[in-house]
Amino acid sequence: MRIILNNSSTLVLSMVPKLELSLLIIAMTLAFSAGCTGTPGPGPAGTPTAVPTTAIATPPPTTTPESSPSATPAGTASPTITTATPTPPPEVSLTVTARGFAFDTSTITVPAGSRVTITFENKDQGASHNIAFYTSNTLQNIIYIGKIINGPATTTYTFTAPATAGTYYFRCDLHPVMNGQFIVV
Ligand SMILES: [Cu+2]
Repeated sequence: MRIILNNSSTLVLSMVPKLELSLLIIAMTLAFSAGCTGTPGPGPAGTPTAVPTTAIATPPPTTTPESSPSATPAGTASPTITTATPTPPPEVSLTVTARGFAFDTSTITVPAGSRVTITFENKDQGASHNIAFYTSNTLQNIIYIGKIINGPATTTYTFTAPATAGTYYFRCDLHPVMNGQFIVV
C-alpha cells in the first residue's frame, strides 16, 4: 500500500488499486471508530453525567416555592370565611301599650345583645308616657330611655339589649308605678 499523509492529515491516495482502496477505507473506518470510542470515555463521559445531576438537584427548590404560593392564597381565603362567619345580632320586635296609666305587660323579654325595636303605643288621651330601661329599680344605670310621647300617639324605640343575661327593670319615668321586669335571656 502506498498511503501518504500530508501535513493536514489529508489522505493522498494516488495510484492505489481499487482493492487496496476498499481495504483502506475499512481499516480507516475501524480505526476511526476505535479512536472515537476510546477518547470520549474518560473525560467527556464523566462531565455530561455531572451536569444532569446538577440540573436534577435544581428543580426541587423550584417546586417548593410553587407550593408556598399555593398555601398563601388558601390563607387569604380563610380570613374571608372568618369575616363572613360572625352572625349579626338577633333582632326582636314587640309592641307595648300604655292605657289607663298602666302598661299592658309586666315583663319585656329579649335575647342578650339583640337589636330591640319596640313599638310604643300611648292610648291615654292627654297623658304623657314613655318606657325607660335601667339595670335595676335604683335607676343608677341607664340601659335606654325612650322619649316621652303625649297620647294618643305611637312611637318606635330602637336600642341594643344588654349582652349579659339577667333581670333588669323598666318603667314610665313620669309615672313610676307603671313598671315591670326587663328580662334578657
Ligand atoms: Cu306614664
